[in-house]
Amino acid sequence: MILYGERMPAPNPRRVRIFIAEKGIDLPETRVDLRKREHKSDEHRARNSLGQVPTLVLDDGTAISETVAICRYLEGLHPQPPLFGATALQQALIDMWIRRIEFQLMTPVGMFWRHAHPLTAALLTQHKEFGESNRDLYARATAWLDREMGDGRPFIAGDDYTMADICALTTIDFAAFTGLELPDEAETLKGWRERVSARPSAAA
Ligand SMILES: N[C@@H](CCC(=O)N[C@@H](CS)C(=O)NCC(=O)O)C(=O)O
Repeated sequence: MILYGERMPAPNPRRVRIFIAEKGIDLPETRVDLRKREHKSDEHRARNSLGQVPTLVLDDGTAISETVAICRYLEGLHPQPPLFGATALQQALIDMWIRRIEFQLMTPVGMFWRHAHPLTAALLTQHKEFGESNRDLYARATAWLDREMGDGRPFIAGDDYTMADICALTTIDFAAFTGLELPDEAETLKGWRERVSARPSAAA
């Protein structure tokens, strides 16, 4: 199988790299250079019609896109350690948190990146005012997550490190790259970020 991805700061391929590192899976990444627009080439669109990374192509040619779908497939092949939960309850809570991180945090970060950041200005029509409005949405989302983590749980979805932590870390790190820092008051969330950033997988 071949994993198509891109280097930092692209957050979605990094989610897969961290997942693979946590699992100890040997699956090197084949680079699709976003700055050279290789993701919009016919060759890559044949793998992923949305022209995005990551995409995992299996030996029979089946192409799996969407980061969480790729990681779920790899979890099926390599169940240990479970990063999507072992029990029905854990699986539900992890899914809940993955969706919340993607919708509440990643959406404003993505909209800020697309509509307000100078590095994307040449690539699409920006709606600057809308883009800037996402600063406040991200600040409110991180304040909410900080309050949620205030119950003392060590990881996003509970007692164990899971895919939800991978989603949150890559989103928060990418947000910082775009200029959206965690608010000073988000002490609990900052403590969590330091802990998960200290794991060897975070270097992926
Ligand atoms: N929902 C997709 C998002 C993938 C995505 O947006 N990837 C970025 C790189 S981090 C990309 O390919 N951007 C180029 C584009 O959207 O045209 C996933 O979860 O994998």
